[in-house]
Amino acid sequence: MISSLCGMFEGVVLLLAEAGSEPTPSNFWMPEGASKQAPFIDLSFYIINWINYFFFGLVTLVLVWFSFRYRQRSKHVEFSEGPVHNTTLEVTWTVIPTLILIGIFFMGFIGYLDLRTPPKDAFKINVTAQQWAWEFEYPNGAKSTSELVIPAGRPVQLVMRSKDVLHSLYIPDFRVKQDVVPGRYTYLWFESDVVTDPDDESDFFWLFCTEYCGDSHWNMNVHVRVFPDEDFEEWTKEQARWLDVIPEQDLYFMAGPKLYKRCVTCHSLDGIDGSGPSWGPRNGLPAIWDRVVKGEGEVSGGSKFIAGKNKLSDYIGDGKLYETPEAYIRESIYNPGALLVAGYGNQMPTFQGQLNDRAIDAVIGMMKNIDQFNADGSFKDQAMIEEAEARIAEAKAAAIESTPAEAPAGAVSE
Ligand code: HEC
Ligand SMILES: [Cu+2]
Repeated sequence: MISSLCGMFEGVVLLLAEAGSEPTPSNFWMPEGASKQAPFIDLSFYIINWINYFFFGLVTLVLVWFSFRYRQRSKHVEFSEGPVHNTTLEVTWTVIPTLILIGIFFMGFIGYLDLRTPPKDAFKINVTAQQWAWEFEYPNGAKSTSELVIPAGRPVQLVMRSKDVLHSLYIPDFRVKQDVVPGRYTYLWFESDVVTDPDDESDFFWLFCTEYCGDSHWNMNVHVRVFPDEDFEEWTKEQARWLDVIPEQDLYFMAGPKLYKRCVTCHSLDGIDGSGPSWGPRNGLPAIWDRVVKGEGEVSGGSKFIAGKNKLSDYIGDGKLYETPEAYIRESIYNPGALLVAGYGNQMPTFQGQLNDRAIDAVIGMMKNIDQFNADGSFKDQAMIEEAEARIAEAKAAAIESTPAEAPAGAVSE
């Protein structure tokens, strides 16, 4: 009896899931439902919601009606024995809610199994969360930190890990959310047919981190874009090579601002210190490059700190720990704990394995020319950008032709 009842519910639920697999427009309750999973999740929500409305209305009506019907009519109150037992009524109010709950259980259970079981042929994207950014890595070695681009009409599986603390990846329009736990892999999968225009950067879905227990999780917001197969393939190829196709002289202003997006949550350009020291003129010191060249900055700890030597100039120069300012900055990025800027702890994540030599060159170039950048990290000279874009377009066309299927060594994310 129980098992055939369960089977019946399962059938109905699966039927409902099948019926509602079209994307849904946004409404008062929900944002756009842009994944295959969305309609069924919404349906579960609406069903539970409407059951709530119904019983809320029913209870309220009965309450009002009884208050009126059994109101005190005179000062003389007479109590008499009321009914104490009604089998039909009691069976009814037990059986109906039980059936409803079994139904809700199956909707939840089937929905849960579906969300937790990625199809075997899903397209896999590795996700790394760290304070305070996401990194998406594709099978061909392409990496992206500024957006998650997925192929349309194919199941996509995110294989997620964290480098530091708990994070939680959430794409409201896809109705999926999963914690990202340090020391553990977690999965998330979804499939979307709702193509966003590859040529229109304002056409996207939001991806949030919803682990609001630390400084800047709120700021881990990136765009999700859904590309048709061909555009997707082209994008991943381009992404795998984006740094290589930028000519040397354009590197600092074409790659610098993109790479700086990973630093912006801690390092400002306007001189106001945040989680990390500003790269602009701060505390009476010049901007970062001059500060390092002149050795004016103060350090107060780190694995390579020498007691009594508090000035950067004690560490940088001929015969010292770092021969050149570049060497100091490079180590600051790869091994941030080596020397700590005075007033700061060892809180910067390492970018070893994420930024290759060209990327480091771009970042250092940006530091050297910091007055050519706006406070938000964008480059001031639009004309120079346009000229560089033309050069890059040429290099790209050549590179895409020759991109291998597997990862080029040391590919760097945007
Ligand atoms: C989570 C916050 C955080 C992020 C993200 C971060 N940093 Fe840092 N950074 C720090 C802190 C804190 C310090 C000071 C302590 C130290 O020296 O390690 C620092 C110091 C530095 C220094 C030495 C600065 C000086 O004045 O001597 C450099 C260079 C640097 N960071 C570069 C970068 C670059 C490049 C990125 C992005 C690719 C980046 N940081 C991302 C927190 C961060
Ligand atoms: Cu987070």
